[in-house]
Amino acid sequence: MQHSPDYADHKATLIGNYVGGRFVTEGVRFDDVSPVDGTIHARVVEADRTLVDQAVSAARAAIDAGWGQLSIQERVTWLRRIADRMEQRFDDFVAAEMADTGKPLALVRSLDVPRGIANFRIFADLAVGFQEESFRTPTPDGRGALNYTVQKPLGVVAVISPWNLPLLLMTWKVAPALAAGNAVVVKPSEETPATAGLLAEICHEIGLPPGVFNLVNGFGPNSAGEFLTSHPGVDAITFTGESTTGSAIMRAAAATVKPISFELGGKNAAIVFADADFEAAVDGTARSTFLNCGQVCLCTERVYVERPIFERFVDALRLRADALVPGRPDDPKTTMGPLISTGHREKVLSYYRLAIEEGATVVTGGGVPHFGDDRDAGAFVQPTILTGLAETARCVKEEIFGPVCHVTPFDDEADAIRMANDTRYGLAAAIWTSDLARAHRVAPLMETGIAWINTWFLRDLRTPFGGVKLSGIGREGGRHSLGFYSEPMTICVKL
Ligand code: NAD
Ligand code: 6OD
Repeated sequence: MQHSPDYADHKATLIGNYVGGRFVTEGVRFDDVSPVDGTIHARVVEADRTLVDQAVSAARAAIDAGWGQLSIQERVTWLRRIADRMEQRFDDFVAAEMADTGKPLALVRSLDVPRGIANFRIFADLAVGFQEESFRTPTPDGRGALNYTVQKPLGVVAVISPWNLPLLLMTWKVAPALAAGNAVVVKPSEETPATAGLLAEICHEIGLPPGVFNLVNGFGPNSAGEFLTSHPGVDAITFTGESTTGSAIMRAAAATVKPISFELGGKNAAIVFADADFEAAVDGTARSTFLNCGQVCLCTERVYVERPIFERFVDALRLRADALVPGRPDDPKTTMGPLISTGHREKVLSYYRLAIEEGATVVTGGGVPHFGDDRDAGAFVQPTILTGLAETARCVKEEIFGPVCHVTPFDDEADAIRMANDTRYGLAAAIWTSDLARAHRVAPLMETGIAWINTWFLRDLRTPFGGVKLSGIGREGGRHSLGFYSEPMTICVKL
């Protein structure tokens, strides 16, 4: 049994950059602010253009020094060492993630850190079995030809990650990129640099060859993010974040035609049929709307409920929302943390206000909780349920990325499918029904990368993950990640 770390114990008062196996602490610094109470819990060193150049050169040098040529067994041994060391420093990761995000201890312990570790283990296992193909071809002389593919690393991979699941989403990219023989330059979100800093420490502690993992901190435009994504020495970009940021990165990458993998925003729908297991559907929808304060790209922001159960469903969902306890991450009673920042809270609150202007009924929430203590300087908002909006309302169309959903009644299956798909996004959908024939009929009609039936945020990590429309380009997960981070080359031998 590990002890519960106090997030206030997070000791990283200075988060540096890590380039070519060296920690760099010189440079302009910015604040790492706790969304719980607005206090500064660390200072972060911003990487300037020169340091980003050095990071890209260090990554290239690491590949040339032999990282890309290591046998797959040798590379996955490094991945397993990283996972082992993360397990030893589990509490440090928990404390760092809580300090940056304010999310509840139970969530960090059960989701963020275990998945961060699992990402290294699963890609270590899968990389060993990542098959190269071979084909025999007949030739007129009867001797034939043998064609085979070899998988080669892409080279220097830029990893740009968001703040909502900082460790989980960063390692989801770093692990397969390294397994495939690439070197990485990681730019974590400016809001959540702490766990990336710890991962750099771990790479250093275990003696990972210098330059294989590099960390540059900073912002997006005109800062480390843009310097990296427009860098001619970067061979590929993997990015998770907002769709508009994806467009900007695509423009930056266009000049050198870099391969990109994008996991972007969502405006995900749940469809609840009257025949669903009512309690399971309400619990599942509450979880999919409010988990991580609604800051998961897969979160449900639009709920379509069959008319006979609409009012009962909205009432039950309201009870779930009202039962959530906002608070400090290390308080065992807390079930909902703050949003990531007061800046993001302003965006979410602007949608709460807009919803009223657009004619919504606010079933519950719509404002901020008042604590009467230092948490009032944090970024908390009330979980919010809306009804009564037109399907064309901006609050129904645009990603809010907070603990909020709009619930709409529907009369028939076709109606529900049409409304669920009437969005520019296409990441995830959840279908709640006890009619399995209907479930299997409706699921493939969802214009999304994943559809859940009677569950949410559950999947085997070998499955493809990603979105359609504005929600992304490409798939990550299992062999799909290894495929992105490798370049297959065909060799044909005349026999
Ligand atoms: P964001 O796009 O603001 O930032 C993500 C990262 O991109 C940060 O590291 C940021 O510094 C960097 N960045 C910003 N502008 C850049 C630029 N011009 N060039 C290079 N880098 C730049 O996203 P966020 O606010 O951190 O995360 C929330 C968003 O991410 C939501 O839209 C959410 O839906 C999306 N998201 C999607 C997935 C998915 O798997 N599809 C997962 C998590 C989050
Ligand atoms: O579970 C995952 O692998 C994954 N990429 C989740 C994304 C969540 C978005 O916030």
